[in-house]
Amino acid sequence: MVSLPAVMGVLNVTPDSFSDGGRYFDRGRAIERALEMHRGGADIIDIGGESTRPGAREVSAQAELERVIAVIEAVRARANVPISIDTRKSVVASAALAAGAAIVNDVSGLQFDPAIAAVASEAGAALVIMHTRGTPETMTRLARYRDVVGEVRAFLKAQAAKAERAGVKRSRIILDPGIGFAKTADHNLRLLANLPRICSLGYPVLVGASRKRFVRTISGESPEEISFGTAAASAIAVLGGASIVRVHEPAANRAAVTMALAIARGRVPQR
Ligand code: HH2
Repeated sequence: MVSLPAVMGVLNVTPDSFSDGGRYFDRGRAIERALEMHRGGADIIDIGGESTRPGAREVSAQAELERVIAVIEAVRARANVPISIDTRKSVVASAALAAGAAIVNDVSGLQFDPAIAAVASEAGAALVIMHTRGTPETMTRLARYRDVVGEVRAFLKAQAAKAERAGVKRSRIILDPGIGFAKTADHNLRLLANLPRICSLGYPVLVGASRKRFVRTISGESPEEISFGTAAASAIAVLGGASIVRVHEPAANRAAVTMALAIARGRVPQR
């Protein structure tokens, strides 16, 4: 049987995220959106309480906790869908796992708060390690590489080894090239085109291109439209070996990745 990649639906419980900022800051709306994404085909819901868009300021752990914990509990109570906590902070990860999350998604790739690896390990949670440089406030000026694919790959390999030393099982580690984080549009495109080199590290790979600035620049789409540019990026990512796509529009992206895989494999995929 041919397995399909997982679709991770994005839920930003923030006032300022770059694509959906403010839309799901209200707790009731956030919960409804999570359930709607699950019904629309999301296999995982990624819940975050801190925007990481370029230039975003750090949010306190307390504020993050107030934004996400009640939402995680409510979604767990109403739907049987794995929840991922999008945070750089070990205290937030720990509380989110206690509230029912099963995956820790660290966009700092263990650089911001390395204790987050031990938190994931103790809970037996999966851990997403993403490549970035600096912080959301500083990352734009750090987008300089001689060989972006090689440097991102080396970073992910080193951080995965750190996670394993902290006790995270190899089978629970997921790597992410960090599309849009300390990267220019050309860097993002080079990473998407060379994803098999990241996948060759032997870990599942997650790709989050959804609605990022370079997609909109290239596709010419407005923020209000369904992003077909994102769907194309998701399709290319799974053809390059990605196991998970992180997207704001799960149904459209599920259709795109399923169709892309069916063509690449020459047969109808089984769920
Ligand atoms: N991108 C964003 C946030 N979290 N996590 C992973 N693993 N990979 C990504 O590419 C990724 C991520 C940024 O997107 P978004 O959540 O839409 O915006 P914001 O950070 O402003 O909330």
